[in-house]
Amino acid sequence: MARKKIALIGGGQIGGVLAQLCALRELGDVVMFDIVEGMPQGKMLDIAEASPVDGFDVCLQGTQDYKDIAGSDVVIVTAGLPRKPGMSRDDLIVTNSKIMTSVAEGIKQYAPNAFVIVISNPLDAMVTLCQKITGIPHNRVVGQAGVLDSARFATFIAWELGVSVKDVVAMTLGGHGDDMVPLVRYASVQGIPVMELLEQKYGAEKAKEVMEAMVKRTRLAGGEVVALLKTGSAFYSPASSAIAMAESVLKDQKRVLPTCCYLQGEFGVNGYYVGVPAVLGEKGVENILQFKLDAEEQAMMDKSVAAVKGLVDSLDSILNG
Ligand code: TXD
Repeated sequence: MARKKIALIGGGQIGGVLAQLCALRELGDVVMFDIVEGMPQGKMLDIAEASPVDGFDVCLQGTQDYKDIAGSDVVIVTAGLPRKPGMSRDDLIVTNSKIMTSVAEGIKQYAPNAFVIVISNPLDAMVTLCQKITGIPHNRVVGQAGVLDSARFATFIAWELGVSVKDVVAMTLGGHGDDMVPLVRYASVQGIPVMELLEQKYGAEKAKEVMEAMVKRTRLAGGEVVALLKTGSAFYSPASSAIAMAESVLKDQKRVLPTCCYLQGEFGVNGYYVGVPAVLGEKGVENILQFKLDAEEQAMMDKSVAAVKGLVDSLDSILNG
């Protein structure tokens, strides 16, 4: 049986970690494409030379030629500029739209049957553009943001309550911007509501404040890392998050992961990519799990979706202007 094949478009900070994680987990053979001569070749050689130490058997190739991504089962796109301190994700749209256009044309030509995970920012706009240009069905082109945003929320909850991150379930919905929607009501430790545990610890009033602070930190978590790094944005956690999505598809795990999916009426959204819980399996997005939002959550979702729409609707003028 042939090995699975994963193409990484963009071999920068996130691309490098993606390649190493694919190799360590033996998810399949990996091709890394980047426009910088020699860089993807160098990174893949470096990782390959770790294989006797770590004990993985996969082929790793760096390339400047889209032909080499042919036959990929999964394509993960990180090509594009990252943020610098003081920049919002939306500030990247002009440059990254141009980059995404060329990337999507490469995917369309050589890997039209792949499942595509877009990571490049501004995420919700880049995944929309990638799907439009590749013409790959919507259930096979998604964006990664929610797994990371949710993981950040879960990390802060685990630290606050002094419990293992493994026992925290927490999810964010909506766009990958500062208006994302961390779902407080459904955050739990092994099913026990986080709010109840915080109330026991602090009393009702202070518990609300502590949760509000964690929600705020989650929303601004990307910027917190950017401010510390100064030269780029988070890369370990975005890579881990995309790998969870890729693995679910490659191994048909049917995991329920918050995924930037194309909505056709779900959660009251029509015709836009927005973060929602999705079942990811060999067919791509196999189902979107819907549930009722309360009035406050719906209002936050509406605000987040409005921000996504504003950005996506500006794409045409950016590309033509
Ligand atoms: O969760 C998320 N979705 C994100 C997204 C979390 C953090 C960062 N996120 C975004 O991912 C970030 O704002 C950027 O837009 C992307 C990639 O971040 P990374 O940190 O990996 O950026 P790098 O290190 O600058 O790498 C980008 C690479 C770099 O090697 C360029 O040479 C390459 O992209 N690049 C291209 N590759 C292919 N084709 C073209 N045209 C191209 N242009 C640049």
